Amino acid sequence: MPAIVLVGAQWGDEGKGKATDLMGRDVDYVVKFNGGNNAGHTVVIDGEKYALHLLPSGILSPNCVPVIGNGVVVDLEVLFTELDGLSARGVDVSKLRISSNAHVIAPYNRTLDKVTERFLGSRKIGTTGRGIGPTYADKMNRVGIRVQDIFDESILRQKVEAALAVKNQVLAKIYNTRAVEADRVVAELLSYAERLRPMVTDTSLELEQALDAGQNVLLEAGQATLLDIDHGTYPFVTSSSATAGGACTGSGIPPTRVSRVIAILKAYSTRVGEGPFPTELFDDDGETLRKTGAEYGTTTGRPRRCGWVDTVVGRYATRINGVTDFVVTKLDVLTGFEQVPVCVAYDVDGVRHDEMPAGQSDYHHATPIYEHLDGWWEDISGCRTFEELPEAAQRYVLRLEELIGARVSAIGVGPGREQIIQRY
Ligand code: 2SA
Ligand code: GDP
Ligand code: MG
Repeated sequence: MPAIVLVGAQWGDEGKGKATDLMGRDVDYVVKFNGGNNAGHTVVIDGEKYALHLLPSGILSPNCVPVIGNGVVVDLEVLFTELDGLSARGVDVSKLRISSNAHVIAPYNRTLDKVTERFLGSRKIGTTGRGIGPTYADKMNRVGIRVQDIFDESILRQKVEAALAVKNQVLAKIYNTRAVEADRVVAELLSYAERLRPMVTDTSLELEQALDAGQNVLLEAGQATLLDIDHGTYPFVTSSSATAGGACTGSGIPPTRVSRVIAILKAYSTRVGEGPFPTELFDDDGETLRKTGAEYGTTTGRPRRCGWVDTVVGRYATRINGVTDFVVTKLDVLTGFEQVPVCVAYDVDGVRHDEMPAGQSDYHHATPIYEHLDGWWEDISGCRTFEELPEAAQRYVLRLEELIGARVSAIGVGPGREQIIQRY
């Protein structure tokens, strides 16, 4: 049976958590393949709100096995706090599997993330401060700590010492802070070993066996296409592969197993953190989107920057991820606008760009070229079929389909699990 990939089409917070939760009912495994507890997925079930950071959203589906893949970076303290929080609310978390190859966010990397941002000053990235970037940097520098290292004290000590050899020099000489003691780090990480051990396995092998046995696997991205380390608005990106290609490297499932790529596209745009955002609004409309859409970071509580939908970004997401179909979310938030502008292309210094400019500098001064579609006033949160939507809302979705070049298989009309229109 096939594997399905689910990615964010824009800058994150498109509603991937809700979409994954919905699909979780029909799949056997949900795999988180990138990022860590920088993610924030809000899922609302029967009016109850669950905010997930490190755990895959599929953990809320009772019949689904949640998996933390090798591409994830794991903060062990957060892992157990999140698991305990869900257990206390009656969620069965006993099926969680964690890849032995996933990397661990060591305490010094949380510190480094925050210190680096402080020193970057006005050039900061606006990270979540969870240690994500420095942990992936350690992985690439080959001085990372993997989950499997926690079970061998001698190996763990060697690796922590290797990681700190350079870091302590940097901390002392550049940041003028005290050296990190390897002993303390090792002791902290070892304290999680016993509880961690039963969850840790070769998840790539288990997923391969599940696929061979005809089971369905959903690969769930954190962050989104324009935050991808390779394909995003570098350096204003996260440090992992958040696009469909990352689903394979981050889970150990080969590309030939993937039969469908679903991208989640918010009916407008948001971004949290620094970086270019051509359709960003600085007026009352932006404020209305933020208020109506409750656009505040699920992890940090930061207000999200808001703007109109950008179909150049949508087209780019279709191409980079090989999107088979989109889920358009939060269409209900657009109710009540006289007209809804849709960005169809950019103007860069008098030149029209129908695709993302190849140079980052161009992107920083791209201005949107808008097409203005009629708005609608009716409350659409109770609609459950496409035909029930006001005509203007239907036209909005159909125009998006044309511009982004892939079909829209479902439409979100509210945060609740049931507030969805399935078209295909
Ligand atoms: P990091 O911490 O190194 O990954 O930050 C690098 C950039 O990636 C952005 N980023 C995100 N953008 C949107 N949503 C994210 N998750 C949370 C949410 C964010 C929050 O669901 O709301 O609560 O603030 C997320 N995670 C990382 C980040 O803003 C930087 O631009
Ligand atoms: P993720 O990071 O992509 O999982 O998205 P977040 O959970 O950070 O942000 C999406 C927010 O929108 C959450 O608060 C969801 O409950 C909410 N949401 C998801 N789909 C819809 C929708 O169709 N309509 C409305 N109004 N809210 C939605
Ligand atoms: Mg989020």
